[in-house]
Amino acid sequence: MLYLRIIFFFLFIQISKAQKVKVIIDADTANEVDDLFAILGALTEPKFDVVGLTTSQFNTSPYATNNTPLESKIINDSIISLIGYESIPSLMGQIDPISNLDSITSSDASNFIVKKAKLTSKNNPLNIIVLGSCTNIASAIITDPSILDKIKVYYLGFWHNPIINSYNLNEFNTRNDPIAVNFLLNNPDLDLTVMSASTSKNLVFNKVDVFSKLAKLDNLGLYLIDRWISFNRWWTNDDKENNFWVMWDVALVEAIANQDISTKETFDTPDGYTKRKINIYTKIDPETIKQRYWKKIERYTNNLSNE
Ligand SMILES: [Ca+2]
Repeated sequence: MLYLRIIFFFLFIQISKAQKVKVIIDADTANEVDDLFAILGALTEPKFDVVGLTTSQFNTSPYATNNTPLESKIINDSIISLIGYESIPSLMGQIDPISNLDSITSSDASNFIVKKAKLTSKNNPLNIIVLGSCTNIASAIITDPSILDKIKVYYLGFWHNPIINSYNLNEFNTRNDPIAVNFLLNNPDLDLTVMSASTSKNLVFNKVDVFSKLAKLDNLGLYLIDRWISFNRWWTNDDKENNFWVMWDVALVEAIANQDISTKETFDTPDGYTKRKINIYTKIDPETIKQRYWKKIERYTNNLSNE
């Protein structure tokens, strides 16, 4: 009888996992503040099965050390530990951007993506959510192109005007590995969806509101508050008190989790690239995203206090 119960329990776990959206979050966490909030949103998202966290390089930042993926892994590990999800794998990506598509260096992150993609099926693909440079996902596909029919890639990157379908690739994540971005855009077999900077910039969190919500999260909340206060935004001199923060990466994670809070349209790739279609988010509903985000965090906090 006990054996039967154990079998049913594991069957239940497998079935409930199978219905969830499988995601790997590939982030340049140490480069910004929004990555931390996006990861928190993903880890607490009931619709997601977070398969792992990987880190991407951000070599063009004025703060970049000689090992930016390691910096990000240290923060990812802290979040995983503070939230109490230590079983989620955390891996480091490649230190340098791709310099030549014919000589790819694999990393723990790209090997992990390949391994997990191979374990998934077409019906329930692995979704790679790229919140930084595209180095790791491009390396994974080049290492093993057979994963292409088992993955979907979501990328937070470049500026886009949906009315005239014009692109501006002079954007931080894209600049950190232009060769990797070109490779993704040029690959007709890749299911690629982009949350453009033009769309995600509309999601702005307000310090007073955020800090009051985070106060309920104990050490995890304090960690995020400290990050918000201490981070020096090198790209702007406006808002020196950090009263507002654009949550680029949160917009993408929440749009994947909630299809009704965003508009996604299909566009041709930019001129000069392989002619094919990619999906781009053209609109989000920032207020609903914020409401649902904090409700989700609250549910996680309440579950903790009920344990
Ligand atoms: Ca990021």
